[in-house]
Amino acid sequence: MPIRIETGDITRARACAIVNAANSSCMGGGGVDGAIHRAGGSAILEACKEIRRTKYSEGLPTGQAVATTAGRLPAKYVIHTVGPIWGRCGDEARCDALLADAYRNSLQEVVKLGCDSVVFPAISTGVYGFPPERAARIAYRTVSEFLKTHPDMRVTFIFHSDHSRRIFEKANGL
Ligand code: AR6
Repeated sequence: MPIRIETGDITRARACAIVNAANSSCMGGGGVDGAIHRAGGSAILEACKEIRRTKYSEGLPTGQAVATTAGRLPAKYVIHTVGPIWGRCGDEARCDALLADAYRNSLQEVVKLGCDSVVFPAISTGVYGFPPERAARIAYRTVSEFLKTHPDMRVTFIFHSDHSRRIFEKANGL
C-alpha cells in the first residue's frame, strides 16, 4: 500500500494505532505527547505508569516502543516511542540509527497488536531538534523498507503544518 502523507492533528486520526513521540519517562510532556495525553485522557497515563512499574522501570530507552490503550482517542492504541535528541547521541550516525529504530520498533508493535493501519508524527523534529530533512529521509526509508514485507499495512505520516509536510515531501522527492 502506498504511504499516505497528511497535514493535521494526530489525535484526530482514525487509525488502529497512532505513534507518540514520547520521552523515556513515558509520563507525558509537550508537543505531540502533550496533545495525545490531553485528548486521550487519564487511561493512557495509567497504562504508562503500569509499564514503568513493570517492563520499563528504568524508563523507555531511546529507539524502543511500547503500546497502550488510546483512551478516548478515535485510534485503538497509542505506540509510545522515544526518538533521539539531536546532538546527544554521541555522533550523527548513531542519531540516525536510533531514529530508524524508533520507527522500526513502533511498526513491530503495530504488527504485534494485529493492526492494519498506523499514523506517525515527525518523531524527534520538534523539541528534540533533529534536522527535519534528515529525519524525513530516515522515516520514509525505514517505513518503505518495512512495507516490502508488510504490503497491506496502511502507514500515514501526519504533519502539524503544510510547511513541515512540504519539507518531508521535498526531502524524499515526492
Ligand atoms: N499532531 C501532529 N503533529 C504534531 C502535533 C499534533 N497534535 N503536535 C506537534 N506535532 P515534538 P520530539 C509535530 O516536540 O521532537 C515532548 O515534550 C511537531 O510540529 O512533539 O520527538 C515529549 O514529551 C513536530 O514536527 O516531539 C518529549 O519530551 C513533531 O510533531 C519531547 O517532546 C514532533 O515534535 C519529544 O520531542
